[in-house]
Amino acid sequence: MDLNHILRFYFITDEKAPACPPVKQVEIAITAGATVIQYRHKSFSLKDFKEVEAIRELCKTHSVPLIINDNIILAKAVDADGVHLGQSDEDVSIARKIMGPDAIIGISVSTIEELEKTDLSFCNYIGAGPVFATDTKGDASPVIGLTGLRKVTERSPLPVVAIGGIDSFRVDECFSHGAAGVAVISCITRAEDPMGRARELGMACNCSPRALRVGWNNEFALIDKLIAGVNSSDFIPSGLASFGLKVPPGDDAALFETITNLVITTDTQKEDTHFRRDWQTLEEIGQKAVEITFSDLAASYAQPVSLFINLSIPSYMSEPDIENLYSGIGRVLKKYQATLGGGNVSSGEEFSIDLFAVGEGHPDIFPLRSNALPGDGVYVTGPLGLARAGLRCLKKNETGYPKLIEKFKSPLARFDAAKILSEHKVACVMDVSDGLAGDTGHIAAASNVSIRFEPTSFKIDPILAKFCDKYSLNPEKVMLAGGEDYELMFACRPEIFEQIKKKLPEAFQVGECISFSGTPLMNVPAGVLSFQHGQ
Ligand code: TZP
Ligand code: MG
Repeated sequence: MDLNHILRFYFITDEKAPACPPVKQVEIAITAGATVIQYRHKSFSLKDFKEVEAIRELCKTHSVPLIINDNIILAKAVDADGVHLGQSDEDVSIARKIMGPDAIIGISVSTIEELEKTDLSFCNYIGAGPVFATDTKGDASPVIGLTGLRKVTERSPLPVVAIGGIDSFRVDECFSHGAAGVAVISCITRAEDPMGRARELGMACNCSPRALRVGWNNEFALIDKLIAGVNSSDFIPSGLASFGLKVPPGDDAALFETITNLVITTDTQKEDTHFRRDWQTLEEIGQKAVEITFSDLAASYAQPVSLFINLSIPSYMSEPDIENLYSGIGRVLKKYQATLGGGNVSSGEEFSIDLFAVGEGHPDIFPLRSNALPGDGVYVTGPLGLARAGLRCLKKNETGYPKLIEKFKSPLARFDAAKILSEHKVACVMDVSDGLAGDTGHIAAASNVSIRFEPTSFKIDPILAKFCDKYSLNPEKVMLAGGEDYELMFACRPEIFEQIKKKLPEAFQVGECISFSGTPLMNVPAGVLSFQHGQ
């Protein structure tokens, strides 16, 4: 272990940087060439554990040692490379006992007296400071200046890291006063341009910048593991071949059994636009992504056969995060007895999931949006507006309507309803993903009809009604504007609907088709906008 090299550009995380969270800080420092990272979080609690884990992963991936400030147990729990302790923290001998002989143990020292009273036999390096004035540590000892630094470096048998008020302009003088390295916080974390300042520091320390790699950089092994997990006999008891895949994933492409009426659809889900990780677990996000992609198959009377996934993953996500996402995906595939055909995992700035679903179409009917005729009624298979209201609950922290939240978080593709519609040869179907008002517009345009809404015939879900009452909303408007319910909307003759309704009692009429009158949608209540994801 070459400590003189390791200590050269020593970056310490800052829990109080307003614009730059610790994981991002570490990404920046590593990119700029930092040789060691210290996780310093004075108000650490277990809710921050994921943060340390992400930092641990980043450090491992880039072979940069990770040192934990103060907290020996945390250091042990995340398998850190070392700990840094102050004069009033736990004894360094305890740190050595817990962390083992190979750990890097550092101790803060301000004066020669402190240096002399410390049992250095348990330590690997000294942190000396504050060399210059700093606001970052409220309870810092008095400034020791470059002279004080020189005193410590001359007397210390261990390498010394200078700390306190250092920026790229002060690096040289710290080195020329005997320091093996410089430790910095605010000159990076609180800078207007943290990356720019970090790069200057890297250059001043003579450390080479790095290209950032994501933590799960063994991409191929990860994909194999994910695919194996989802396609395991646990999920698909009778083997892949019986589910359409002749050659399982692992080769350059998937080979399918012949699929009659091959149906393909695709969808994208992006963090903060379509989902939020503080609202949904990764399993839930995975489940929803598959359900809504399969919803397009349901609306096409197709049965799911296989799914392909391209994931773009930012570095704050860990391998277990991705596994949780895949476990949600796998659960839905199992339910529909579909396989995971293949996919990619790549690093990206944002978390997004691109899905491609392959299905087997109905032997006789492929429903089209253009098949609505004047005189047809326009119907939906179940309640609308719930997901929209659920989203509102999540935004407002309203917990009194779990059914609404559930509908937003866990919509289901309506294959059951599609089967009934296909049995009645309904030829015009689509799923309601963008809001009733928007989606009826698609049918009207494709079929060259006008659709006249009948808000009085809308069946209002009783919980939605209560919610609307509480927040003074018009439930019909919420139903017209609300997206993401993933019910099926269809057009057919009213007498056919009477038959369907016996098997789908939740279905109801939303409007009727008339010859095109110049406006595609009629009788739309004022102020109805279709649902926009992320609003
Ligand atoms: N110990 C002595 S000074 C200091 C610590 C943790 C703070 C260093 O932060 P900055 O922002 O680099 O001056
Ligand atoms: Mg301390």
